[in-house]
Amino acid sequence: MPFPFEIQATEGRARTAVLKTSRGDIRTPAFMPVGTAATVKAMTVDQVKATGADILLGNTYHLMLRPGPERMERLGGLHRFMGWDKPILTDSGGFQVMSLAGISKVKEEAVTFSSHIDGSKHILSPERSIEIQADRIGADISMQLDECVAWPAEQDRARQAMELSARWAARSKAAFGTRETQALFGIQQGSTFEPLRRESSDRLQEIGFDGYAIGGLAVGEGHQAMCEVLDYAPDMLPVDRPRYLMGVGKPVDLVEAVWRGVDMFDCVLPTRAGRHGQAWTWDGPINLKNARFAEDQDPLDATIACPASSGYSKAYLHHLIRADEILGKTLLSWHNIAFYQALTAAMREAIAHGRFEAFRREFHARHTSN
Ligand code: PRF
Repeated sequence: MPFPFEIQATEGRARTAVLKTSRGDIRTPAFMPVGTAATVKAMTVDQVKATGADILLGNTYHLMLRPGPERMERLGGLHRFMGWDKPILTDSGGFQVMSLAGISKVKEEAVTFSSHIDGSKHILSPERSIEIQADRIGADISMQLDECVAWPAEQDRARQAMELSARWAARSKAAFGTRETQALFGIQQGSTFEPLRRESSDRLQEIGFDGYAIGGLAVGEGHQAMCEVLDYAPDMLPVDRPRYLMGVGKPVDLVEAVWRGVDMFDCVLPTRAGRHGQAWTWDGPINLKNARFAEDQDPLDATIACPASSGYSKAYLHHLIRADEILGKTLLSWHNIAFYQALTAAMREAIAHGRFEAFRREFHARHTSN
């Protein structure tokens, strides 16, 4: 295995660990800010770094369309291009094709799609996805190409996508080979069907990956149904390798997933919500557009050591958002990323001291999630 995964403490199914990569340690539970188009939207890399993030997520789909994989390679890869020297994980592209591209077609060999930017035609195979992620972008962690079905799905349709994903897992692994300083994660699929998730996990483990993701969740099924899948899905994956829940989620989703054995997350929510004036706090989300903040002189959270969280009044943030000022989007994105990092840090701390059950209870008591 290229990256040791050192589990420091467990409490029930929850764990806190360190994934040791050649570009630095990833402390888990970890939240990865999303840097889709070679930027965490509205933030500088120094601001992202200051929140305590150990790793960023990048997207094959966006980067292959713009600036393009070969240009990215000529410019020294994504780390040098965007000025981020810590680890980067890239998503493989299939999920973004499904949610963003124009006409797309999934076949055994590859997915073909038209760009959402200019309509140009592109082909993404498991092999090409690995080449773009590992060789052109230079990702520290690459993801296999997979197919994620929309929710709700008939079991036959979910089986078909899970089986295709398993065959693509084998092709992704063959294309990746074994590398000293880069890792490859497989992706469990199977929608909300336990036997499909089981078969998916078994087939991935037969191939053997450096880490294992849970895909196909947070696609409309809701918090309750997602938790029901998480009651069994993480336990199907190896206990000694990182488990990554893709595209999740709200703070409550993170707490419940960590409770059930998940280690890593990514989501556009903190940055996207921030650009729309929403701030996440220990008491739940608030919208700074609301008139009740017009003369509120308190900061968002004086306990978070982030200028955006503790250095500006809610009245000022209210004004910036109301006036549609760029700085409002930057400060709320920055605060939200800092809050997610504070949340994962608090979970790591709680698990390390055997206090995670109490943490979870207190979190729910305080956090109103609407
Ligand atoms: N597969 C991939 N990326 C993803 C997902 C998936 O299923 C999801 C589902 N929430 C988000 N991002 N490759």
